[in-house]
Amino acid sequence: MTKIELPLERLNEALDGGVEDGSNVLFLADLAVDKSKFASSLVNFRMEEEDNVVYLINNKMPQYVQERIGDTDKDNFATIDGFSSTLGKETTAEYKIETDLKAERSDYIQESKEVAIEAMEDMEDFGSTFVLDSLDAFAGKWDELRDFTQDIKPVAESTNTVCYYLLPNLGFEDDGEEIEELTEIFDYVIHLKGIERGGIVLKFIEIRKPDVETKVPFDITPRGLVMYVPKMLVTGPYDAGKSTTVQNMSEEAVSVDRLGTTVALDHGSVNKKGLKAELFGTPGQKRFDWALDFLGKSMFGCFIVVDARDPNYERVEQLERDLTAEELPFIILANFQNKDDALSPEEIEEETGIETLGIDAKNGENLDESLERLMDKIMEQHNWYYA
Ligand SMILES: Nc1nc2c(ncn2[C@@H]2O[C@H](COP(=O)(O)OP(=O)(O)OP(=O)(O)O)[C@@H](O)[C@H]2O)c(=O)[nH]1
Ligand SMILES: [Mg+2]
Repeated sequence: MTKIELPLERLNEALDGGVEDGSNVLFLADLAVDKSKFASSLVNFRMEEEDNVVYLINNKMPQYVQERIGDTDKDNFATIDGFSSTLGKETTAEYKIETDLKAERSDYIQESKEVAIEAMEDMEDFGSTFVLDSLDAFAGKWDELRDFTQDIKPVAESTNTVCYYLLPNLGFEDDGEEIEELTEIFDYVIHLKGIERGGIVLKFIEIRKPDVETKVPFDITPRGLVMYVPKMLVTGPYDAGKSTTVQNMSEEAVSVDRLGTTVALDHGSVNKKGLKAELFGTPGQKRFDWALDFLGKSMFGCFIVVDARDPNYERVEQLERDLTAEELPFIILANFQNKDDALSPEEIEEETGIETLGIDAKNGENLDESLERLMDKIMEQHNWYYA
């Protein structure tokens, strides 16, 4: 079986290379996730991989989708307009569903299916992507959805098309009956979740089918997805290298220092190699502990940077207590690994009982790996997601 890649490396790893050719995939999207933006990003990615794309849109005018897709004039992209008939408008799409969405829903679904099959068969050069945004029109009619997907499937298989269906989470219970029904209908069920902490939303992917443990925090870019955690804290004892860590982990950073010590905050944004994050560094001096209190509530994870030549275990213990109280996942970064008298990360981990990675912040050693590791840790310890 050929595997088709999705636009996020970590997701493909979890799925052993991607989704199977000819399969159908459900993306179930929480309200915090803009599913149309997600679909456009997926389409752009698949078009870069030279796929033919058929995009059925039934919840807005096709222009809105066409604007987001790189090159819609190409003959490997076709839109099916399932919306403008309902408004009595002209269409810019290649295909159109004539039935009014407000009329008999079953007729509408039937015609959608016929037009989708026609469009898929029209795409010569096989190796295609079919997107249906959105399954709102099927809500509660899961039998009709089952028929729809089953009738489309043989066409998808014979034209090497993967069919992606997007459905907003209409208040389904996590293990409720409806999700179970949906899980039976589709080959893959991928849940795009959003949770909020201190007013900030973290989006992450949970794979429901097949049954794999992986969770990936993500953000949507026009060209694909990146691993993304909106806010991470960088804290630790005085002079441990926190500002240097923020600066060298990021592409863009600002530190407010006076005489070499931080007096306000460090801020940096990372966006590289499929990783994206916002970093906030605290001042190390004790008189700035208010900054930690204030910031902790809106963060999703934390680095404790220590000087591995003199880790200041007392301060680490105090931070451990505070971070645990905030239910914030954290790891220690044992800085100054370039110095001979630095303790190894293993030694510090042994002493503190906290997972520790070695870094050399000044020379940027091991910083990307640390970021990725904290992102994973955040996904492993997601107890506050459902609070
Ligand atoms: N050789 C070496 N020097 C480093 C490393 N990390 C930081 N430094 C230096 O150590 C000094 C302190 O680093 P900062 O990043 O300002 O430390 P900080 O934790 O932000 O300090 P405060 O904000 O005052 O608490 C700076 O002169 C850095 O250039 C490292 O890994 N190796
Ligand atoms: Mg600093």
